[in-house]
Amino acid sequence: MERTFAIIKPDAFAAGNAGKILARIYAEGFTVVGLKKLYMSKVEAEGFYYVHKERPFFGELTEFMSSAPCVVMALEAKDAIRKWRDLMGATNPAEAATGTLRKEFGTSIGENATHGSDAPETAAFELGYFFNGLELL
Ligand code: 3AN
Repeated sequence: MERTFAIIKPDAFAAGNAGKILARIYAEGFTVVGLKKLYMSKVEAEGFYYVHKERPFFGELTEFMSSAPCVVMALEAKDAIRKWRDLMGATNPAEAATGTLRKEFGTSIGENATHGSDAPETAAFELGYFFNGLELL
C-alpha cells in the first residue's frame, strides 16, 4: 500500500464539486486516510509550492491556491501516487483524457480542480506539510 497527497483545489471546492470528486475517489478504491478543509495563506501556499518558486506562474499559482478554501486529503491505495495522477489527468484540462477529473472539473491549466503528489519523496513532504501523525491514523 502507498499513500499520496491530494487537493480539491479552490476552483472545484467553490463550484460545489468536492462531493462528486470524493465519490470518484471512493469508486476507484482509494481509502481516505485524512481529509480536511483549509484556507491556505499566501505564505503557506508558497511553502507548499516551493519547488516551483522559479517558474513564471509561481505568483499566479500561489495567489490562486490562497484565494479561497480547498480540501486536502491523504489517499491510500496500491500504487496510489500513479493511480491518483491517472484519475486526475493531464495538468491542462484541455489535454486531459475523457473521464479524468481535470477534464470534467478543470477550467484552465491553473484552475485544474485537483493536485496530486508526483513521487514518493514529494508525497512524504506534502503529507507532512498539511497533516500531523495523529490525523493519519
Ligand atoms: P501537476 O500538478 O500536474 O504535477 P505541474 O507540476 O506542472 O503539474 O504544475 C504545478 C502546478 O502549477 C499545477 N497545480 C498547475 O495547476 C500549475 N501550473 C502549471 N503550469 C501553469 C501555468 N502555465 N499557469 C498557471 N499555473 C500553472
